Amino acid sequence: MRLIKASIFVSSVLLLWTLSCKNDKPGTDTDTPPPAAKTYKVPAFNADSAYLYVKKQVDFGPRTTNSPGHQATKEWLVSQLKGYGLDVVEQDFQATAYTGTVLKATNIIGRYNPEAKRRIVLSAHWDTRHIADSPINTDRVYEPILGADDGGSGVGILLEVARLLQANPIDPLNFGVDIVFFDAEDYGHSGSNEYDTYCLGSQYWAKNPHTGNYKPRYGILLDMVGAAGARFTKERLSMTYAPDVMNKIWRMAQGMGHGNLFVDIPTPELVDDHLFVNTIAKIPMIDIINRPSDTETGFPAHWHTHNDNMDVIDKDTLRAVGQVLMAVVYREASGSF
Ligand code: AHN
Ligand code: ZN
Repeated sequence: MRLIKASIFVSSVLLLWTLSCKNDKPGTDTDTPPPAAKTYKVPAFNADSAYLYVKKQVDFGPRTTNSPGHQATKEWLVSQLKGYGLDVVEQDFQATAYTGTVLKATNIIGRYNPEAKRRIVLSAHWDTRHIADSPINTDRVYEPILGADDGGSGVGILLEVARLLQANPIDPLNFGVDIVFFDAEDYGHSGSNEYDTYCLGSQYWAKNPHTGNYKPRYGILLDMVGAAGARFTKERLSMTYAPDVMNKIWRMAQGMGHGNLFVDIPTPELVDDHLFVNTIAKIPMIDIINRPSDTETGFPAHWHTHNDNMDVIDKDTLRAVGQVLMAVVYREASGSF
């Protein structure tokens, strides 16, 4: 009798074990142990440092794929990431733009704790638009823009995250982070239905991940995250592919006092790098993107104009977004997110 009871007990424990291990959602890891019981303090994000990283990019001039400013920025980004001790992959690829121009492009990947199985991806595009074709501004349409916000802001925040990861180490077996700077996001054909003319770097990376058997838990894309009075809405594609991630991050941001920026307002789906990461790589990725209520385009007034320069960059916005990312990373490392 005792033996029967014991074997029923053992088999029900085994059954529960099997059930709890069953996790076959695409893009999530299935065999990673929970992180070691270690609690990390969330380091303070330094917005002055992030601001200087945005300014440094803008000082290179427009970073349009194939331009001299693009080449100089690439070398600087690679050396910054290496300087913070990350394992850097330069993923070169060629793609033909809608204009027929062959783009010589590079996705830049910085891996923190590359051996950790449990990881997330943080990304932004590092190239800037080749033209200033906003429908609400006709100033110097055929000149490339500086892209302080559109490109520069997300990269600046992620460089500061990289610096802080080095200064505040996470146990290499506990948790890893991949910082991915996509190229050739903004060389697309506006006013057409050719949406796949945008996001050429993320399309390439989604089809050719920088490492084999790549299964990060989720991803966060930053796009236009540096302007005063930004409004980060619940963009529909993000809510379709990664609703739990988006809801959790928005709730946390609101709890941190950033409910003015992170609002519970749904907005229509956008073609941005996360589309291809979600649909091709099957990694659930959300987009943190500025969607104001008071412009004709649905993007900030400086979007795709020559006003997208350092004047629109606001340290409070950089700090809020950067601090939210720091909280995500260090709470994940603590197993409490
Ligand atoms: C389009 O313009 C089609 N989508 C927005 C993606 C983007 C462009 N983000 C920054 N620049
Ligand atoms: Zn753009």
